[in-house]
Amino acid sequence: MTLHTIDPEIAADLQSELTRQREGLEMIPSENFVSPAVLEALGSIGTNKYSEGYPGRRYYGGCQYVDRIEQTAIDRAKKLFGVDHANVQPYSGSPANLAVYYALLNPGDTVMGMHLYFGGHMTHGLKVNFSGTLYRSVQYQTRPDGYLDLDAMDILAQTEKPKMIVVGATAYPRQFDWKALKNIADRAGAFLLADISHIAGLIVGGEHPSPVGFADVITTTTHKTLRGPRGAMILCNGNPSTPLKKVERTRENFPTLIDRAIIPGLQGGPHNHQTAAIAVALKEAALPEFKTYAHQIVLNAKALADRLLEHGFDLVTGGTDNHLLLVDLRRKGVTGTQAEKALDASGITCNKNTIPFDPRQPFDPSGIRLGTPALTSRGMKEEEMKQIGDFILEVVEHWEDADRLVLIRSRVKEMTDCFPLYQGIHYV
Ligand code: DSN
Repeated sequence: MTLHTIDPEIAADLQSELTRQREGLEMIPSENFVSPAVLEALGSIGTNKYSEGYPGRRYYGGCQYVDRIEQTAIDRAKKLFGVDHANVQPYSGSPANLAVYYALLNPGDTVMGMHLYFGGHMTHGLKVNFSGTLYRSVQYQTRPDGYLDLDAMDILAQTEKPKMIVVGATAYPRQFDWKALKNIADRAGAFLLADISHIAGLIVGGEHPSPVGFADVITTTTHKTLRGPRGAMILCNGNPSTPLKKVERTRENFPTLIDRAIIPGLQGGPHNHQTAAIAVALKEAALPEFKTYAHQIVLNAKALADRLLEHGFDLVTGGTDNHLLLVDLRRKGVTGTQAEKALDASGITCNKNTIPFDPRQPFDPSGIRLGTPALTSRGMKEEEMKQIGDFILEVVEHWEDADRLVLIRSRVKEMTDCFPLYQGIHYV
């Protein structure tokens, strides 16, 4: 019995989504296309098994094979990132960050993170998120030019004395100076949490400096530049043994504290199909060709940035060093929402985004965020980026002309047809 026989409604929707992915230009910087091997592991019978606990220490029988799968994922993560300890069970990025807060802090402790509207993340202390309600959150911003303001961060840290500083971003087009950030944390007596969700693939590919050796704890999703399934990992150094006694909140005990925060602290059974797929993605990320891939992501982002600058677009920080661009649309006379909708109608998927000190509201901000990881996974290079920069200009200049957008969409399809996606997969 196949999906389309049992549930033609869902099969048809999946087929439509597959067509959308094939025929469009996927430019949301946090999205990617997993390999067929990752997809196969994710859709596997691993989903059937309960296995609360960790390899060799489970609350259920029959875990001998999922133990092997999880241990392989752990070993690969440790080797790839060069850390003592990896927890591969967080269901996704927000639960991973929640687990770190739970492990390292008490409710009411002060946490310092980058404001969402300046490129941070909800879990970095946004007032309506757990991180801004259960904890006393103080937020830092970028400078008006979009770069992190290390001096202001240092002053804020000295004034507020946070127990943890969170560094990481969803809309920051430049590299992080982990050494300088560690100095700021040390001077304040704070733990440093690096959330590398967006840039994990660039780090293992050698395109972005690693926070290992600087950050006390590192969280990352596995489905962005790392090109794995939806999921997350928590990485740290310290003593990975897990004594049964109560442990103090010292760096040496971070592995134990984090494992305990995940289970029994916050989660139940790990998603073994997800863990298997993470293991596969980590194997792929360790291959030499992944370095080529990561390098091409950055080359593509720079090529797109150059083309957009030639076309008179303003880019926050003036360009990019990583996989994404933050476009300030104010001089082009469209809002982020208008641009997102017009680009969508043209087969180009991106998301509206605030820019630093945005004069508009977050639900209709002044910018859009564009990324190259998914396009690079399809094999696109600088030439295509130039063409896409031309498409974006045309869309933004004719955003109210529905017929023009349909024409652009057909040209987008001509381009994507040259970069086949998931050949052989179909749901109807
Ligand atoms: N939703 C992710 C992103 O788009 O960056 C962050 O969690």
